[in-house]
Amino acid sequence: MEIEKYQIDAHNEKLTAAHQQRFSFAASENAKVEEVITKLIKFQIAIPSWALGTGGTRFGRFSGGGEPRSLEEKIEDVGLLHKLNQSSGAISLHIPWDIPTDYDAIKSLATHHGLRFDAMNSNTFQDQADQKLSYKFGSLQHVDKGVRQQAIDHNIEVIRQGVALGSDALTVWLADGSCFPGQLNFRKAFQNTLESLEEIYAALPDAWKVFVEYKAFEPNFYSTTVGDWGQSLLYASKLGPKAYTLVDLGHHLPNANIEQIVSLLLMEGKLGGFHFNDSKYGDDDLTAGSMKPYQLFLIFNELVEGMDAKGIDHATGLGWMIDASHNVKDPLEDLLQSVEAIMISYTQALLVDREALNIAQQENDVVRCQEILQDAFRTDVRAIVQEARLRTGGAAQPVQLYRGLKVRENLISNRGLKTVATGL
Ligand code: PSV
Ligand code: MN
Repeated sequence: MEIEKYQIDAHNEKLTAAHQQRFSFAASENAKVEEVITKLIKFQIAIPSWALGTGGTRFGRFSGGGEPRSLEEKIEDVGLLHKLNQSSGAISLHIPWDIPTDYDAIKSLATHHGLRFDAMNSNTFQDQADQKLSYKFGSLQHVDKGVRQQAIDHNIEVIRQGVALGSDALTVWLADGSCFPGQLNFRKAFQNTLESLEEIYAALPDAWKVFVEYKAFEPNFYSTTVGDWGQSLLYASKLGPKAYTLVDLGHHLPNANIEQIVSLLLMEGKLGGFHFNDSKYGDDDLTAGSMKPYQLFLIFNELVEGMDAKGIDHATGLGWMIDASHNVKDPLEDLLQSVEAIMISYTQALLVDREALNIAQQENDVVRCQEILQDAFRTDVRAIVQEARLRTGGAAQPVQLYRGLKVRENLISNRGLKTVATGL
């Protein structure tokens, strides 16, 4: 299914008057509004190919119907999102879930939908049917060089596939670790992992980056070999200038100060990419901004401050991606909500009066500091985000139009009710 321009125009027309009123008010309140809109138009958030179907939990999975059955259909789904919000212009693939059969055809399908290929993700956390050696006790950390080599070769193969698609980054997330005290020699596990990553790093093409994603726990519950930002930064620093840390919001221990982590990684020039989601307890993979919108804003506040301090282009300097899972919502509606929440937080961070904040910080005026941040956070910026979307041909209200056009019903009638997307 494709959404046609006339359908978007008809939807927008009905909402124009109300929008104009809200936008004029927002513009009258914010002198920087045009500058902000230019940034919003450039800012694109990649959609993970594995989040287009129902995720499920270890207790079960309730299919929503009409899930994409192939890489082509996944690209079509991201195309639908991008058509509606004009802010999802990239897809991130996970190998071997998404191996293309015809690279040129896949590339031109993506181009047709206005999409580029974001970071490629390797998978050494599951065993595949045709795999010789098992990852039950780890992959790049494994005590057996044979297993490590198999995982290294897989990552190099993923780079090769990414090159064929025009991607320029590899994300390595390892489930490696241990479930019980004494199971693993931490130092040897780290050294094996580093040696393995060095081999992968050596295979990176010139303009490529590798992102080392950390996670505190799960599926290993005693130790994780890339368990936190410190360990990831150690690997990234030892590997070299093409290696960076990737922050997934759900991969921290409870109450971690993620905004401070982000600030310091940026200061060190080692923050490479982001996986957005939200959580209450662990790696819940919920819709971005659905639980802790203030935290999302504070993270963006540090991102904007840190990127500006280093002259980093907001849109292209880092890899921006959603990494969520959908158990009870329509995945496409959920992704539209996540993108909207991210754009709102980014806009609010752009509105922070940095000059005033610097002065207040310098004067230890704690009350004023809080007022400045919360003034931005409490600003209703939805009309500004909507204006940016409208100027690029998107829908005034993406979820509303998605429902109005009966997109899910259409997908179910084309693909069937009991389809299962590849992935988690
Ligand atoms: C692991 O929890 C993770 O966040 C990694 O990014 C994976 O690649 C992704 O989820 C999908 O399983
Ligand atoms: Mn992730």
